[in-house]
Amino acid sequence: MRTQVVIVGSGPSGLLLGQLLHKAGIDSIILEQKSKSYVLGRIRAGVLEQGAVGLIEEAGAGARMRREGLIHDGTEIAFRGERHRIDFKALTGKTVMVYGQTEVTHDLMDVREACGAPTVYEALDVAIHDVETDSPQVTWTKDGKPQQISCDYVAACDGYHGVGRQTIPADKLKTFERVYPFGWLGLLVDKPPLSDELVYTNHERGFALCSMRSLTRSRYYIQCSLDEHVEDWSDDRFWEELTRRLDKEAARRLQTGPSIEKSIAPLRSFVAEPLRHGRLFLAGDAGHIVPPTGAKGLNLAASDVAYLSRALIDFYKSKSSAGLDSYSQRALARIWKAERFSWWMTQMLHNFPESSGFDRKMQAAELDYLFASPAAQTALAENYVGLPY
Ligand code: FAS
Ligand code: PHB
Repeated sequence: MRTQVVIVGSGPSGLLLGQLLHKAGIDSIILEQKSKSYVLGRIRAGVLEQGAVGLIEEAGAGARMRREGLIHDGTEIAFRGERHRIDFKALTGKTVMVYGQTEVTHDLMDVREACGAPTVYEALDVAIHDVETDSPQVTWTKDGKPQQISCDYVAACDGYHGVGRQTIPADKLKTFERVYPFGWLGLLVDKPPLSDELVYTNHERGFALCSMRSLTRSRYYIQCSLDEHVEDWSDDRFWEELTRRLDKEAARRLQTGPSIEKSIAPLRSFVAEPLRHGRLFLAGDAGHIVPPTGAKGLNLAASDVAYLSRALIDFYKSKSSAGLDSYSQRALARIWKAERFSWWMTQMLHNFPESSGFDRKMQAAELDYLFASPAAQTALAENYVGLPY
């Protein structure tokens, strides 16, 4: 078998890349280790930058998002029992779209199936070979039978634990990482959100986030220690802890109910450089991870895919490899700015177990300065709505 681009991973990165290439007449195959239902069962991101919204529409998968997504003009940050609004629209002229990653993935899967582009689910033991030649090979097993395909390029959209980054020789790759001393315990519930916009809370008991997926489905997070186990958190225990961290008005408006999903996610900052080795490219979580505090993970995957898809289209349309040669540098320039913002939001809003009295004073000063300074609010807003591609 042969194709032009092999994409490893059927998450948002792989699906979005596949659709943008398909619309340009470029053939690809997506190899996904899990089942379709498993991929759709993961609850992850909830906020889309306008850049990501535009790409999803360019991929032909924006109809339901436009119907069901919620446009948010701002967000609130609560500290010492008071809430302060950051007005994205007034400060930047931009807004964000609240529409779950699960729905984005579903919509992209639907359009890929509708156009007949191939995705192999439960493709096991994917291995990438000969990326330093002009004809890479990718092998996998499906239903116990070995498979092989040759291609021009391989896009590793296979997330943090994927095979793509591991294919790059260790001496060619530099990684940068910070692991945070806490995680996020997330809960999904079919109850209306307690506020029209997201509420990020810095509380002495720990960070909390009140988010949503629609006007009838809410998503809540509380910071938890790394030795917590989700099975130790009954719904009642979660609601009680969340309520203790919220300001009075939020606590009053909170509508609790049975969880439909509960999970703990670790927080880390991670970047691999470069994002290319020969004819292998890394995109999305395969190349970088951000703590979700800045709602950047999925949105960085989108900008990587914007750069990589345009580079591949340029190559196939005009035989120019300029975009491919500059992909890693261009993507990393935006990635590092989003890494900084996500790290800054995490530092400002979480309770660090080892923090000194001075650290906590710095955190309070950061928040007080933010609440009092339109310049500081503009800086937060322009990063949250998304820096230019
Ligand atoms: P993904 O990890 O989504 O997709 C990679 C795909 O590749 C997966 O389907 C995987 O099964 C497949 N794969 C992996 N190895 C493979 C192999 N060897 N062979 C074949 N297939 C393979 N971002 C936010 O903005 N807000 C959040 O709240 C948020 N919460 C998150 C919670 C968790 C637990 C995690 C892990 C991430 C979270 N993120 C969040 C970030 C997340 O949304 C990612 O940025 C987004 O999923 C990136 O998409 P992909 O790059 O497609 O990677
Ligand atoms: C979410 O709704 O899952 C979400 C929203 C904003 C974040 C992180 C997660 O910063």
